[in-house]
Amino acid sequence: MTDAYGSRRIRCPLCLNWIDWDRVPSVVIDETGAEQPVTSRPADPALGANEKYAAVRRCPHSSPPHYLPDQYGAFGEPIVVGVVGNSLVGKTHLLAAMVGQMQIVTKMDALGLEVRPLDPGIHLDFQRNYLEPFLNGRRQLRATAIEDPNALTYAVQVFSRRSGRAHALAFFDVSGEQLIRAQGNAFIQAVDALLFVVDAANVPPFIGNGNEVPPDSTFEAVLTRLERQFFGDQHAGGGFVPLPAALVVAKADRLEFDAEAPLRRWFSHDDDLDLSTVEDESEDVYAFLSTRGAGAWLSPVHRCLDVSLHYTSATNCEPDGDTFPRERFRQRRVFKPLLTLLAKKNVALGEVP
Ligand SMILES: Nc1nc2c(ncn2[C@@H]2O[C@H](COP(=O)(O)OP(=O)(O)OP(=O)(O)O)[C@@H](O)[C@H]2O)c(=O)[nH]1
Ligand SMILES: [Mg+2]
Ligand SMILES: [Zn+2]
Repeated sequence: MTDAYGSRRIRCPLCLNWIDWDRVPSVVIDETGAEQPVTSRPADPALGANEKYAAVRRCPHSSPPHYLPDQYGAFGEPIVVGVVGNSLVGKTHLLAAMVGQMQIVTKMDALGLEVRPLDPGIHLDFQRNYLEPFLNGRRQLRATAIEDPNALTYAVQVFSRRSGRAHALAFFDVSGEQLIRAQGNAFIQAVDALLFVVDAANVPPFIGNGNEVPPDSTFEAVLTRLERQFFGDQHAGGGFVPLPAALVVAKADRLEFDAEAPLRRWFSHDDDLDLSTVEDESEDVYAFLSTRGAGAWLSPVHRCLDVSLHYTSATNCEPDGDTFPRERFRQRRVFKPLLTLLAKKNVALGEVP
């Protein structure tokens, strides 16, 4: 959004206030935690690039102080993706697996995308604490701490040959416990796209034995908040939250020997970049969850405007102790849910098969 003076207005995803982005100075936080202004003259690109590398911007509505990447508002309205699901369903492993795919430049190039970190500090933290241990070390990641998010979980800059421009793409992944708290989840009201995650291992084992899963309380909390935002307090039903969403059955490796899960069709080959199968897969996943007593998890399909359904596995196997076995560890179909959302945001097309 641009105001009457041509300045970009960006919504802070941490406090929801609007920021005149071009009027907020870039600063560098020094070792003592103090803010140092970035002073370089634009005429000297070498000095400017050096200083700006570690720059951030403090939200002017900061209380308590919070910072956004210096480039967060540089490309217009960012795309904010919220990851939603109960504790331990596999949100964080899935996000790390997705980000890992985004680092494979040949794959991104096939999609007409160039992806690079949006902020060196956020990138380094995510690389050190999530990508390295999980994707290189094959180690299990710890459950996410239960606390208010005071920063983005991860963020990239995506240049799209389709849209002909760059986009900031930011992710929020908080713990399932945090998502149902009344306080500290302002980011939900700033999301542009949603990844709802359920755990394949929690699907009742047989068709028709009358077992029904309870609703996912994080889905209910997030959908209720969004319905209030889009339709007001008096919302009586009948409207759809106007955001693209993907509903993901994570840990689908656990269904591999489940004769009733139509998994072989989807796990027998790698078509992670091909969007032409999304409709078929969505129908399969919908039928699987509804016939197996997991119909309560389908609430996003009934309450959001545009939802695709997917099977994914971030690991392809169970851990042995704290590590995933080398022979089996790999990521399967993890990028397609995000690619579907990016296509709906007009950032990417799937690979032409
Ligand atoms: N078999 C299998 N296990 C997985 C997979 N992804 C995650 N897990 C396991 O599931 C557990 C929970 O994963 P997380 O990603 O931490 O779950 P979360 O949803 O982020 O949990 P919170 O942060 O507590 O909300 C861990 O023990 C992982 O090892 C998968 O694709 N397959
Ligand atoms: Mg987590
Ligand atoms: Zn703010």
